Amino acid sequence: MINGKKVALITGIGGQDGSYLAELLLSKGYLVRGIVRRASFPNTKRIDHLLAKYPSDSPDSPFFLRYADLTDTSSIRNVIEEINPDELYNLAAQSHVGISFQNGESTFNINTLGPLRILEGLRQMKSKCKFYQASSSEMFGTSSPPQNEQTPFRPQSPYGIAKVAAFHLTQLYRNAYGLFASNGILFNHESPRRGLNFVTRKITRELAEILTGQRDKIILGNLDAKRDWGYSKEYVEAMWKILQQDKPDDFVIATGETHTVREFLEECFSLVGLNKDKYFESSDHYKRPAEVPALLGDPTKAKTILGWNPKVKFKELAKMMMAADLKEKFEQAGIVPVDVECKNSDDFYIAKAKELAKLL
Ligand code: NAP
Ligand code: G4F
Repeated sequence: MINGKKVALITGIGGQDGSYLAELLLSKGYLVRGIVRRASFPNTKRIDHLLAKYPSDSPDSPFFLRYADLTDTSSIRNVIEEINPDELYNLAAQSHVGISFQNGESTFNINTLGPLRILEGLRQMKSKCKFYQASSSEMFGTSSPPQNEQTPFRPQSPYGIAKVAAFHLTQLYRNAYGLFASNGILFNHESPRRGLNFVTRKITRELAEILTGQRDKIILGNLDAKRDWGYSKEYVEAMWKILQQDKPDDFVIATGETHTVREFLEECFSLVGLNKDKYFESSDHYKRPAEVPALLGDPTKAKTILGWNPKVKFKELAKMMMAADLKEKFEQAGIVPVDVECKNSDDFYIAKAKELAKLL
């Protein structure tokens, strides 16, 4: 605590979830600190507005960043010692399942040894800091839906296996050493800030590019996989609630609805009034050596204990993401004026897309 304010440290603060979590905690009066790793090109786009708003990194500043890397034990230790957080949210990861088949070793280094380095640091420092681990529905793998906290883990990727190990390490440090260490088992969650190579964002962005004449086709892999897709901004609220409990525990966070990748593709094409068959191709290039066929979360425990209820479901999510990418691409192409204050509604960009679709 500093001047009566809780201090939160977020790893992966520059990512989709990290950026929304930072905004949420700042709105609650926390002092928020984040770690970013060195990059050859800026990796803070999602939090640049916070860096501009809070330029100081004095000890009582609401927001600042430090360089550290989850593969570098001393960098992590130094930051935890300097910041002395009340709550630590470990969101940093190599988060792409498909790429984990090519980068297995570094995925394990970041996604398994990373949390181990943090947990061991907290233990050795005798810290009372509460620890949140970003666990994943990918851990359930081929276990039949619906999946809840009792469902066995049958992971199907280096990413999933690394996350299972980190899940168990989090439980081990809780049970063996009494750390307040909790897992959020989050099902897929998306937003306009989603990374460009996850399937939802790839579809919305590339469809916007088709409408602006920058692309002919969207090329995808397996369309039959089913996912339980929610909204990242709502999911970070669940992360915070998990650390506000009296005791550490593990929670499934999901919408309780599932849809195929094909349905997401069709929903986006239907929103802008285009026939998908002319603009879409399937390629083995994007298929994985092993696949998680169907994810559908049962969030009953989170609803009952945390009082967490997701509001944004499949159609609203697709529309929000589609509109955000249309706005960006239309503004870049000079099709609409730049709307800095975001006064135009999602319907404005969808209507413009339908006009352009008629000309294709
Ligand atoms: P994301 O957008 O890919 O963000 C991951 C962040 O981790 C990025 O800021 C990345 O930095 C950082 N990072 C990667 N390697 C690092 C390292 N060695 N040291 C320090 N930072 C590093 O992922 P997200 O969607 O926000 O997901 C957040 C967490 O939740 C991840 O752990 C993910 O595995 C997990 N999760 C996500 C979902 C989902 O559907 N989104 C579901 C379940 C679990 P760079 O920008 O420099 O790469
Ligand atoms: O969007 P995806 O890459 O997400 P995936 O693999 O489900 O992983 C995401 O959710 C996990 C939670 O379950 C997180 F832990 C993880 O960090 C990440 O956020 O792929 C979704 C589905 C897969 O079945 C994939 O095979 O879409 C299929 N897909 C089909 N074509 C594609 C593509 N995925 C990607 N990324 N790109 C394609 O072209």
